Parts: sequence; structure tokens; C-alpha cells
Amino acid sequence: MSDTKNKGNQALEMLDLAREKGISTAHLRTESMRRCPIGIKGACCKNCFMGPCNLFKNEQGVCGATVDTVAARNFARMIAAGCAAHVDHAREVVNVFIGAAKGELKNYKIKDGKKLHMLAQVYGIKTEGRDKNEIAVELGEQVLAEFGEQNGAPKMIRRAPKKRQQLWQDKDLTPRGVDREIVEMVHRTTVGTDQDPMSLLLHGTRTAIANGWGGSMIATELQDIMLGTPSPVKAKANLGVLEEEQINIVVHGHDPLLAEMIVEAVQDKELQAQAKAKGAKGINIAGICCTANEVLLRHGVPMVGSFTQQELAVLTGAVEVMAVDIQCLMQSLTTVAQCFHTKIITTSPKAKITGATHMEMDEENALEQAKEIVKVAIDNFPNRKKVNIPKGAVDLIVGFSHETIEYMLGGSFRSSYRPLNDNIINGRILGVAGVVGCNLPHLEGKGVTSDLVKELIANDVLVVQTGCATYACANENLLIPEAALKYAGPGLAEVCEAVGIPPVLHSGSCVDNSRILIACAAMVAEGGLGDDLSDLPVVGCAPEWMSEKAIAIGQYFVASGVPVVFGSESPVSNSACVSDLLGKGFEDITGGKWVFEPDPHKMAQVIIEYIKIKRKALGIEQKKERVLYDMEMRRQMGC
Ligand code: SF4
Ligand code: MSK
Repeated sequence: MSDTKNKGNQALEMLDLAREKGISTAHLRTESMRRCPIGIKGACCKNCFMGPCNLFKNEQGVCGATVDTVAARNFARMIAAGCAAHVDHAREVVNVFIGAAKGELKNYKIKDGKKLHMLAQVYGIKTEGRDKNEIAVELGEQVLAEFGEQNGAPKMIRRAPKKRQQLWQDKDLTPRGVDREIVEMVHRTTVGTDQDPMSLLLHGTRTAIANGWGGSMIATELQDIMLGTPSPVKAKANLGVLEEEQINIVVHGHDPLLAEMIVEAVQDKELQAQAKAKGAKGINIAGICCTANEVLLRHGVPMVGSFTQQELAVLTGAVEVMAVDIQCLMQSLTTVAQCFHTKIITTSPKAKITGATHMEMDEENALEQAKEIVKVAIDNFPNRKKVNIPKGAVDLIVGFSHETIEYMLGGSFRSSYRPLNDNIINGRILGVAGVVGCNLPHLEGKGVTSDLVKELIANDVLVVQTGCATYACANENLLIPEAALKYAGPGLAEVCEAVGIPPVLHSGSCVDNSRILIACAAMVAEGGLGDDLSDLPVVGCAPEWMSEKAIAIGQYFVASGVPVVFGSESPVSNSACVSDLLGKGFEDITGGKWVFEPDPHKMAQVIIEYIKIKRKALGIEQKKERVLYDMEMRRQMGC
């Protein structure tokens, strides 16, 4: 069983050490940082140099832009930036995918033929009698061209329910290529361009759809085809996964392409022997942030922590190398590393950090490069001084891709979402909440995410999880099947026990929120829960969001008809008009809406209330007795 001795306190333990040593971390900086009272409300505009203008104190900026325009513009720019991060990640994946299919990149292969064929169908690519690599080249090239599509819609949106596609068409929300929409979003928000708040937000919506049902979904699906579609795997999490007697390499960021190779490289016998020759008992690899999520759900590589643990991992003094790729990398990593022997290695030309060692990702020799990184770690081991690794790690089961959820709940006989839908209809499961997103340093150890999740599962809400929220819940032992018995309501506990799953299902990284969209579309297609995503008793939630990517994700859920509840403050609170548009305004257009609520108990109540409203609309508000299928009924279902 898990060692829960230090439950939730490992970060706090390390922070005491940071204070003692006088080392600055995000947690300590956030204590002394007075957040800008103007920016926090979405009231600061710096889109031209007549400003920056303070729209908290003034009704208009120098150019005449109103409080509402500035709030909408800031929000829309966050969407554009978040989408850009996901899409540029996707682009790298597609380029490697094409190279792998052409046989030019020897370390990457087309692995999941089933998923390849499914996507080929979405893109109208002929598969019969064709080699998988030939199909993959055509798919990759189509996808790449689609990013810049000037007129047509991304083909992935065909995976949304028909009614949703029609709604987007009717409301002029069907996007073009995602690059096209991001560029237009940035253009519209420049001084003196689009000044109507709803017009700005609607274009933000097109941009977000192009990302959620395009960029992010492409990253997820092509990564699965190349690296393997996840299935459940047991793993460990916490700072305690670092090994005192081994060489520790931590992978961090979002792009799994190089991290996959490092996972392979550490198995190399020669490198293992070299590690032993330096006095280490072996080589341990672990992850931080979403790169951690990627290697966790494909290989069970332990997770050191989330976004807020990155500096703390260095503070243990036990990390020989932290190899980072893109996104959510704290610049302070190199400053903290200066106090220890840790080498911070940047690997992307798009994410360099002053003071780090740069070893640029070389796709053609990725495994060789990964071995070089491992060698740096081995050579650095003798430089290690005193280590302070908190004791204990928690268990977790991860890897619930939408295919796995379908398989586990539907069974090997007939994989389908039918049993999930049935259990929602009969009331055992009240609804589903995607609890995703970041961690905030000032909320470290306060249990905001885990308290919210505990309240949801106690009310029979099945939770699906991605990103750094995973770590917060793993730390409270919520990602193990036993959590169902301890925390879940009787209906959810019964389902979890019957299937052998935790009440909190881990589905991957930030880009993998697209898995939740696909699962929702499959629930609609299965029948019995309405004919659009907005009919489902499903809610999205990011209790500790901080990244622009979270806003981009939130907007694609809202665009898809799914309401989202975000913690912390609203970034548009200076404008009652924009706050209304993001709430009631979008509810009228797409069926989704934004709610900002910092209190975890109130967040849970908002989610449960919304789920109950949807259940009532579906006519399933009363718990129904379970119907046991006899052979005839199974035959009728096509089993
Ligand atoms: Fe001020 Fe307008 Fe310039 Fe913004 S765009 S900084 S509101 S003058
Ligand atoms: S890493 S975007 S802190 S989830 Fe995806 Fe975590 Fe948020 Fe970065």
C-alpha cells in the first residue's frame, strides 16, 4: 500500500528547506508578490504605446477603447496564446509523424494501426490495400496543410455530434485552419481593430474550436499512433520517487518526443554499467508537469510532481539532470540549480533558458541524443552533495484514454459507452466532471483540487482528469480503486468496484483534454443522453488554473456546449458586460458557459447543480432501478 505518512506535505517540507537555505521558489515569491490589482481584473491594456492604459480607474483608454472592449480583448488574446501553444506542439508531432512514416526518422514508428485507420476514415483517406506508412504520410501531410487552411474547416470537427456541427455552422462559428484563426485573433485585438466585445469573443470561440477539435486533438491522436495509445498502468507519484542511491533524470514540459527516447535510453546496458561505475545503483527517470503525464500514462514512469514542484525537485539535491522541452518551465530553475549540482538541459529551439545547457532536439538521432543526455547525468552524479528527498510516494493507476474507458466500462465482449450511459441514466453515476489544469503556488498544501474532487465523487460524479490536477489528487490517494470505497457515493462506488477502476480517471496531459471531447461525443453517439454535447450531464473544471492554455481549453469546452467552472478570480471581472457574455451570453449561443468561483465547496455545488439541471432536462432526475439485460435484449443491442 501507499506510504501516506507525508500525505500532502512533501512540498511544504521542501519549502521549509528553501526558507532555511534562502532559496527563492514560486511559493515564496508569491508571498511577497503583490499581484497587480489592475491586471487581475482584466483592466490593463498595453496593446499600443499610447498606454498602458488603466481601465480600472478610467472608463476609456487613450484610443477610446472601453472597459468592456479591453476585458474582451485580453480574454481573446489569452485564448489565442493558449491555442498557439497547443498547436505548435501539435505541429512538431506531425512533422515527426511524417518523418517516421517516410522511414526518415529511425527512432519513431507508426505503432497503432487501428487508430491510424480510424483517423484516415475521418480524413477520407483510402486505406484498403495500402501500407500503414503510406496512409500515415498522407494523413500527416493533410493535417499539416490543414493548420493553415484559409477557407475550409478542419476535418476533425466531423467527430463532434452532427447537431453541434450544425450549431457551429448556423452561428458562424465553424473555424478555418487553426493558424489562420490565431493570426486573425491577434490581428483583431491590435489597437483600433475589432472593438465589439461579443465579436471578439466569438472569434476567440472559432479559434478555440480549431484548437480543441483540431490542434490539440491532432497532437493527442498522432502521439498515440506513434508512441502507443495508453492503457491502465500502475505508477507512483511524489518527490519521494527520486532515488537517493540512483542517478535521477527528470523530464519536464509537454512534448513527449524526446522524453520517450530518454525513457528508452536509460534501459541501455552500457549506460547502466557506466552509472554503476560512478557509484550509482542505477538510473531513475521521473517526470514533472505534462511531459510527466505523457510518460506516466504510456510507461508508468513515476511523477515527481506538477508545475509547482519543479523547483522543489531541484531542491532535493538529488537530480543530476532536468531535461526540459516546452511550456510551463520556470525561468528560476537555473537559479535554483546553481545552488546544487543539477544541470538544466533545454532541448527545444523554442524554449531556451539563460544559464541552461542547450542540447537541441535532433529528431534524426533522437535516441542517440537521449543517450547523450543520460551520459551528462551519469557524469554529474559524483558532483552530488547532501540530498534531501522527502520519504514516501503514493500509488496511482493512470492511462484511461477514451478507448480504455470504452473498453473497461463496456467489456471485451462489446466495447462501448453503453454501460456508462446506462449507469448515468439509472442514477448510479450522477454525471461526469473533467477536473483538469494547473496548480497554484499560493494554494500548495491547501487541498483545493482534492477537496473539490472528494466532494464530487462523494456525490456520485465520475471524475476524469488531465494535467497537473492529477498530482494534487494522486497525492490524496484518489487515483487508486480503493478510493471508490473510501470517498465515492454508493452508486459510483458500486460501478468502480464492479469494473475495478478508480473514481478519478487519469487521461493524460493538457493537449489530452481532447480525449474528454471524444469521450463526450461517444456518449452522445451511444444514445440515451440527448443528441448534443450540451445535453450531457458533464462539466469541465480547472480549480487552480493559471496558464493561457487553460483559458483556451475552457473556451473550447464552452464552444462545445459544456459549462466550465474555473477557480481563482475571473480575468474579466472589471467588465460586467463581458462577465455576462461569458456566462448567460454563451449559454444562449452554445449551451456552455463560464463560471469563476474560488471556493472548492461552492465549485462542487455549482457542478452538481448543473448536472442535476441536465438530468432533469433529460428526464432522468429520478434514480431508476437497474435493468439486467437478458440474451434477447443483448441481441437487440447488436451484442
Ligand atoms: Fe490604451 Fe487603447 Fe493603446 Fe490599449 S490600445 S494601450 S487602451 S490607447
Ligand atoms: S503543465 S498548463 S501547469 S496543467 Fe500542462 Fe500543468 Fe497547467 Fe502547465
